[in-house]
Amino acid sequence: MATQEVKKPKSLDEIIKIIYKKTTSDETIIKDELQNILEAYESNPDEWKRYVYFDKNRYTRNLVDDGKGKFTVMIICWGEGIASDIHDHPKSDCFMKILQGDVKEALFDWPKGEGCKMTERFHTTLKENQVSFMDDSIGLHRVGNVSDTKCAVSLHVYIPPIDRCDIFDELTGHMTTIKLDYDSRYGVRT
Ligand code: 2CO
Ligand code: FE2
Repeated sequence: MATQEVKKPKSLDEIIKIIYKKTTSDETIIKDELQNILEAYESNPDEWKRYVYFDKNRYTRNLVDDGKGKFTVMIICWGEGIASDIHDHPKSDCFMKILQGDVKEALFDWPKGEGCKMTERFHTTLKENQVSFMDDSIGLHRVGNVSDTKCAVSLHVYIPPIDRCDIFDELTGHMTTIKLDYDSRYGVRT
């Protein structure tokens, strides 16, 4: 598909308005379009710093907009050296844009069976303003802050929202379903 010309979104609010317009009307938002919009946005800490809460032991999920049940926009804060488990994204299209720092994304195949070590297909390090896309047809991923000395922050859009996912043990492929919660909503700690 040809790359579309995208008007640079002026703000995070403008991105959210575009997603609302497309997901609550007959217009559909195509993956390439949202990917391009997110790439064109230039990270501006003044717009997202109110959603930033760190925890030194795990990544935090901070709700920016609930998309009236059609989508979710959140800010994820990655403390020094913090990474997620290997996980899926049930029935959701997931976009991740790096707002600050370097974030490693490792892609895994679905486990071949219980007791089988999982295979990392490849990994990539995403830098500020880069965007990646993930869904269950691509596979599973583990995401984490590359740095042991600096924090990282990323913006996530999920269409539709997810409130649980499966995490996987790398050595055995064992799957556990977990509930996904927020550490803050609209800038207020939960
Ligand atoms: N999917 C993880 C979560 O929602 C974050 S990794 O980026 O997709 O908690
Ligand atoms: Fe993820």
